[in-house]
Amino acid sequence: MFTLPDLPYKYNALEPFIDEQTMVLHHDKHHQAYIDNLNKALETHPELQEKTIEQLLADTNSLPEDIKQTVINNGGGHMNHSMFWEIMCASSESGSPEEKLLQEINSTFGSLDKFKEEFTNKALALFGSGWVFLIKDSTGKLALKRHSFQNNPISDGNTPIMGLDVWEHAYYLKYKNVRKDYVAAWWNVVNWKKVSENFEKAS
Ligand code: MN3
Repeated sequence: MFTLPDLPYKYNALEPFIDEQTMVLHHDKHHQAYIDNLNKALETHPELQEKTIEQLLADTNSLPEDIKQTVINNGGGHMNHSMFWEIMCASSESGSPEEKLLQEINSTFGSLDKFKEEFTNKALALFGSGWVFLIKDSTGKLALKRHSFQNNPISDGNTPIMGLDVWEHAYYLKYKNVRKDYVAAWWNVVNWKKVSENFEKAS
């Protein structure tokens, strides 16, 4: 059985950039629903219940047909949101990328500012609901990937380093339809220490 991880900070910790009410709904309702639906799907396949979320999503072709899409959607929702909470923090603790990650960002994207600009443009150009990820591919290269719905990079053989939720439920209460303002605000609460750790772990 998968369970909802606690937020690593208070619901109001990301104010004023991400508001408390959005965090409560997003974590307690949306994330919980992905977990409930995932657990329900796995009830009919007890042999899969011992697997980690990474194992389930890394090889989606091996999932039983009757629950395959449910696991991709809701297991993806669980994995994506678990990472999302972790790679954010209070703006006062946001920090900056650690040396190795910064070097890799510079050599891949030109500079940290260029990286942020490219990431932001991908988030703004994503049609409908989905995520933008910084990933490390199987050859060790950094890249930006857009994924619709809750599809996770791990299913394509890539390792997610950081991801931004651009579903409307992530920002509509505070930012209404203005995704641009949400994305601009979000950069203030990126937990660069955690992102750097994810990069190191993927190395
Ligand atoms: Mn979400």
